[in-house]
Amino acid sequence: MSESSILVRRQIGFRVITLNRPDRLNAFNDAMHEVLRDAIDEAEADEDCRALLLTGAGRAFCSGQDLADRLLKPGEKPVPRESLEKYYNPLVRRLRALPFPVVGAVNGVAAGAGANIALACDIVIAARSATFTQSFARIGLIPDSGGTYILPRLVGEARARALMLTAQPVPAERAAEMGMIWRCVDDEQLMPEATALCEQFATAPTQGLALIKRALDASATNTFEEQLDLERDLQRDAVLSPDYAEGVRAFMEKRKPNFRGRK
Ligand code: T3D
Repeated sequence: MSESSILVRRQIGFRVITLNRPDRLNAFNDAMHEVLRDAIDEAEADEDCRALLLTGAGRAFCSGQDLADRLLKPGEKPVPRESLEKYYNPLVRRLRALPFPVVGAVNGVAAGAGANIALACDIVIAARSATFTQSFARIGLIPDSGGTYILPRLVGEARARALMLTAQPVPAERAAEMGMIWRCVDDEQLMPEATALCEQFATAPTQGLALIKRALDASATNTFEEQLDLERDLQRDAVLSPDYAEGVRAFMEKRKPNFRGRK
């Protein structure tokens, strides 16, 4: 295991996690899953952490599972690896459920589970040179890491089906046009833009943002009536937060609010 298969940088109010196996286009092996899980645990445990920026080192964001770990020796029979149950599913569940925003800064190729992990981030910004590929069909797999749930909801059924069945790469600019991601920016603007967003979140009413994430995640499956009830319940929680009181006070006093965030 390489200790540096991810890099973690602590900034004021947020953390930057960089997937760091550039020679394999930041493909996941078990060790990388484990250090990433630990880094996310640490970020969540730190009340001062109010956003997470996820990106990749080198020319890729992430190329999904490291296929070198899946190469069978002559005569060797395939065995279920349970990698979804053990690693990929907990990771995407975690990204969605973290009590602060996760910004995916897609710096280059995002393929296989790497593409769907990017799409599981709350806000995705991509460099113009980046691509998103549902590459699974090229090797006889099905799209995973939440892709079959998230992608059709982002781009519609027709596009999701075609992208998954053909494994055609989608350039970042097209991904933004079709609503797959939030923005495509010039390559040199990627980290400044993603960082600025995290700096904004670092002084935001974090508990309120966490409730927004919960409401949006539930809306994918709730009926309208269920969603109205959920909004009522979550808004009750939001109204009780010290940040709402501060937000109203600051508005009335015509000053910048000083939100407590997760404390
Ligand atoms: O088994 C399970 O656990 C099930 C779970 C599966 C989850 C998944 O993610 S399945 C999908 C796995 N990923 C892929 O199928 C993508 C494989 N990679 C590619 O198709 C291409 O590399 C890319 C489209 C991502 C980029 O193409 P290109 O031409 O820009 O780069 P390249 O030359 O193919 O790759 C550069 C190097 O990275 C190369 O190594 P080399 O020749 O320089 O020594 C290549 O082998 C390596 N690499 C890229 N992706 C992977 C990888 N090595 C291992 N695993 C990879 N996923």
